[in-house]
Amino acid sequence: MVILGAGPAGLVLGNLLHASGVDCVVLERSTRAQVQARSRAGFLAANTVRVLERHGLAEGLHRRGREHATCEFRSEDGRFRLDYGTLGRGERHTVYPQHELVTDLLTQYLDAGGRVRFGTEALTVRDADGDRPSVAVREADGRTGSWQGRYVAGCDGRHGAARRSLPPGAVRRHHLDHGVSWLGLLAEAPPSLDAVGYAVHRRGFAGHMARTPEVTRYYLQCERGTPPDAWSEDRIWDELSLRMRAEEYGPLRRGRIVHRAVVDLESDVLEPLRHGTLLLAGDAASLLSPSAAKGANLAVLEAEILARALVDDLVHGSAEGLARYSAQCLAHIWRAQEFSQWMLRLLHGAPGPDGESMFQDSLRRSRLASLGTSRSCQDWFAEHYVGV
Ligand code: RFL
Repeated sequence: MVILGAGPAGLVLGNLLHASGVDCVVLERSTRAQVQARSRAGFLAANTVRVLERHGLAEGLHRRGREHATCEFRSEDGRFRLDYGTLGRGERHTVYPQHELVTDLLTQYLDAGGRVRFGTEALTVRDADGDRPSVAVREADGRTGSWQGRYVAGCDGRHGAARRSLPPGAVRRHHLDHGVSWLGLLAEAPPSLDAVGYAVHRRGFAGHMARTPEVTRYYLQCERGTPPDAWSEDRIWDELSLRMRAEEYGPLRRGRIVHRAVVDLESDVLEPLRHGTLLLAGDAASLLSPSAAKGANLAVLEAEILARALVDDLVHGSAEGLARYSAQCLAHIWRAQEFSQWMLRLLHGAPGPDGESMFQDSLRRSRLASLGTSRSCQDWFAEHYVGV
């Protein structure tokens, strides 16, 4: 079994397959240090934690992660808080940075005798319509080679070799560009509020998410095409303070910006998530806009479903799980996409002053007002916000 990519999807899959005695190798383009330093997600859903617990992979997040269950919305109409841990199904997030989760998964996999080939870039997947697919690779020193397996799991993200290797027409790609971009920032500064903060402002969205007691993630909506280093640190903090209405609700705790990247908000779904013996999971299967923090959570869930199906096939000789794999995951993916889209429309004002924009903007304010005042709307929100 060949797994492409050592992100959350590939490493959960590798751990589960290895524990069931399936011989597998993970091919990873980057070095181990790069994989362990890639900071991205931070909010793990209750179900993600349950999946990891089920397979003995949750020790680190229980030790160092922190439970979180409050978010705050700020807009021209005031602010309100939702203690979502007391709404809906009463579930909470665990805040645990993705690079720490990846480090835990990698350590456990390697300690158990699992194989990872770092610095090995998958170039293309061949013969996926047969029963001995292979992966052409290039090693860090430029040498080329190939790996063969009974199946190939494409867990190598949206720009990986798995997607590239799909023959035209084999899989449909449903794609939506939301036309919105965020400057994603990591600040060496303690969180400024004890909640996830979502600020809707006529200058654009601003977000605040705790990562650790020393590090906070912020987002600033920016013009499409803005280079990540276009804004000075002072301008970033001034703009965050303005949009988060710091004058009214309290100042932000400033610190050095240690990482910045511009994310163009796009979503896509590949359908089906399988072409012959090539199976897709995580961002390779579907890209979610970061508006609802679902991507890493779906990656873990899909990896568990795929591992179960592969073990059924390779160990017990039943292909039923693999036949169902795509439809089963797509049901989760489309629900997550729908909620991410709802969040996106909640958080972004309309771009211009024309009539349609004002109409959209009034809908957005009305949506926020419902969320602030209607208990059933809040229950619905809580269930989808923490769930996958
Ligand atoms: P990953 O994590 O991208 O891992 C893929 C791995 O494959 C390797 N690779 C290759 N290896 C060999 N050959 C090739 N040709 C290869 N091409 C790529 C890469 O080096 C990498 O190691 O995919 P995976 O496992 O599917 O996991 C997906 C998640 O990483 C992603 O969905 C989340 O980070 C999305 N996301 C969030 N998700 C959440 O659930 N909660 C959050 O709070 C959250 N915040 C975020 C996010 C994504 C963000 N960005 C960067 C878009 C915040 C941000 C800013």
